[in-house]
Amino acid sequence: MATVTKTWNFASDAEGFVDVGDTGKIAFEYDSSTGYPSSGSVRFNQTFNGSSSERARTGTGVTWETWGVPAGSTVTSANITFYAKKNMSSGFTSVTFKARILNSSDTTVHSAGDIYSATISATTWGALYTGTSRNIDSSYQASSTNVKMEIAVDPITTTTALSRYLNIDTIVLTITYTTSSATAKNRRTPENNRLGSRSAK
Ligand SMILES: [Ca+2]
Repeated sequence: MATVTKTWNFASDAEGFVDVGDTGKIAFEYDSSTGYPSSGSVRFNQTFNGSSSERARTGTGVTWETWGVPAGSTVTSANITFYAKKNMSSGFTSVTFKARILNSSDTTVHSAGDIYSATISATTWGALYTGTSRNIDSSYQASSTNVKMEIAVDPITTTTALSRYLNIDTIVLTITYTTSSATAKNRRTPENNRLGSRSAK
């Protein structure tokens, strides 16, 4: 097994994440004014009372290979870490953040559940949030599979109007995969290495 990471740090733009436009009552935006550990982040911005949901996802034409997996490999699992904060606590009662990987038809490629699904309570940056490692379903394990990263608030609930932001930064997607050469390396125990060295003489 080997791993590769794909990082979105939002230094200058939303790096391909686009608002899916579920309700029109929450905007997905780039925010150059704040981030962690470096400036620039993305945010969900709710401007009305009540409860609503929104998703944003990366574009088409991306495969596991685009995210760094060697061609011909088999992707077995994925997990994420990220930083998050909401801009105020009072009147901003619940923000559940979710993350998942979709295929080209917007079907989740890990049927066991979202990679992340939990309430965000922090109003300052600093806590590193870690998701749940999910096995990739067998039909989506080929490195050439088209994939998208989707992030969502489901829901944001507010009790007062005006802007309520949930900022997200430094999403690190760790992808675990196997290749035929990696499998051979795993068989190379210390004893096998010594034998191999002798036979080379
Ligand atoms: Ca950043």
